Amino acid sequence: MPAPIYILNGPNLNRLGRREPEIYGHTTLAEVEALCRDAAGDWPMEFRQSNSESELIGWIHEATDNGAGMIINPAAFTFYSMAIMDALKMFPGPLIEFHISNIHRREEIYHNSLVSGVATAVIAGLGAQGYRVAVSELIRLIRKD
Ligand code: CA2
Repeated sequence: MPAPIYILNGPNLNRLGRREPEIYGHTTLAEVEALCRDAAGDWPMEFRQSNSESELIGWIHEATDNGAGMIINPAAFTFYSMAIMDALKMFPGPLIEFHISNIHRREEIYHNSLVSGVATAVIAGLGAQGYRVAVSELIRLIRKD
């Protein structure tokens, strides 16, 4: 059994599909999890969401010890959490920073990601279906390692 991939989601993403559908679409987080599981096939996966920075950091540490790769949508923490950036720096495998919306088309406050500089790759603007792309590309990167 290969080591699991971790898919971590930050604050407010538990409200997905219920607010601002013009930006984030109508897909709920439960539906995102289902499409990620579909894209991962038999590959083991930990799919989690938290509104707490501390909990996310704990999960990044867990993934650093146990995970083969990681996709993280840090939501608002993307732009100001040096603690999450520092934790991600320690992650040894492929790391994809993921955003549903294209953060670069949005207001200036969404332009400066602290995470991009420590990620293997960045995906933004493909909508919730983009998680599918992230999962299959993450598994391809792991197989290449
Ligand atoms: O586009 C993304 O995935 C974001 O990471 C979402 C974050 C935002 O701070 C990032 O700039 C881009 C915000 C997530 C807020 O969650 C919502 C959930 C449901 C409806 C509206 C917002």
